[in-house]
Amino acid sequence: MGNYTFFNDFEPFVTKYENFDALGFPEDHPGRSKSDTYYLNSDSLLRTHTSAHEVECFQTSKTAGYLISADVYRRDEIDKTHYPVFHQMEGARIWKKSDFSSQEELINQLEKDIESLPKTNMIVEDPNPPFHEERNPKQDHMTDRETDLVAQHLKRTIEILVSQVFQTDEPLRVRWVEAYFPWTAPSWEIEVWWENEWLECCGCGVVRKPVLDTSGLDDTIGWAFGVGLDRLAMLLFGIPDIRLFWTLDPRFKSQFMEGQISKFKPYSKYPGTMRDVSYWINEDRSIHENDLMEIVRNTAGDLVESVKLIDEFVQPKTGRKSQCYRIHYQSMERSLTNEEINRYNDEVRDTLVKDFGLELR
Ligand code: FA5
Ligand code: MG
Repeated sequence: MGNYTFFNDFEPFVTKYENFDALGFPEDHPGRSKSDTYYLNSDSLLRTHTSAHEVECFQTSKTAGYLISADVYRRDEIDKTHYPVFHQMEGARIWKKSDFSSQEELINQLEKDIESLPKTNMIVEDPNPPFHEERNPKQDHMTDRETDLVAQHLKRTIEILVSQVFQTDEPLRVRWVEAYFPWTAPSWEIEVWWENEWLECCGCGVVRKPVLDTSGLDDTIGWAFGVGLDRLAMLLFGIPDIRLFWTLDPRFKSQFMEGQISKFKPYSKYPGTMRDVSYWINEDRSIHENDLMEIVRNTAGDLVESVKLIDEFVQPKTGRKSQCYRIHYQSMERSLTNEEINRYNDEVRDTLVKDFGLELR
């Protein structure tokens, strides 16, 4: 499948420039905010995606393709499929136009590269055109044919990746949907039909010219993708809760052997319990949902299975709004006592008052 350089040991601290600016994130993109991203100071942060290393890899890779795998960090909701630390693998592949004596030769090479990819027996739904003027525009510096061929090479490559992960008796069903990323155009996501649901696995697209220019690849065309490894592993091994990857319980780790794929056999779960937290929010006293998630995480860590908004109402007379969140406490490794949970929950409530000035109900 061509020649790819592996980059597996980048430090997780990157600059705002690397994570966002170099990739053309608009100033008001929600991903930039303090409620979504762990900032160390105004200029550096914990990378939110492996794309933070895209420019560096384009600049230093000696091969036409590269792969990066790394831990990434996001302030996000707390539930079975979200964790503040997860893993991504990024891949990219370029073709340098000046390597070819004519446009025709470049096209021939792209066709040959697509032809030489291994075939899969998946059922692929791809209802949209390769690009669409409004919904998913192509870039001006590429011809229609170049865009179509680079897209085909990208899609076939990801299909191979997915088919190697999910080895099923029946042919696997996948579908391509249009997407948006600031540094690719056109862009897509692949979804896999798994246990009666379409699951988003990977975002990708044709790399935008400004990113290539910044990387010193001004006469180049190519693609990039980024896949969530923890979610893939959950599907593959039937792991029901993303926190299990972090448990020290030997009943988890002993089930898996390198190089073998086996279904997770659930062992008895320690009992859990829940507590509700309700408060009033005013115009001057409000809180972002991710801030609440962070307070809960800092207080009780992995002892929390999920945090969900269960009620919200506005008092008709005063116009004040009230929110109620339900916190499910459950440990992967031991039984929790009521006193312990009460202590955690009181600490969450105290922090809401102390740090956000909220009035509890
Ligand atoms: C990205 O992060 C882009 N960097 C992908 C990309 C790369 C696009 C190169 C184009 C070119 P997104 O935010 O959708 O995209 O995340 C990619 C995958 O990470 C998702 O499909 C999902 O599988 C996984 N993911 C996202 N948030 C979480 C989370 N909190 N916990 C676990 N997995 C997550
Ligand atoms: Mg997404």
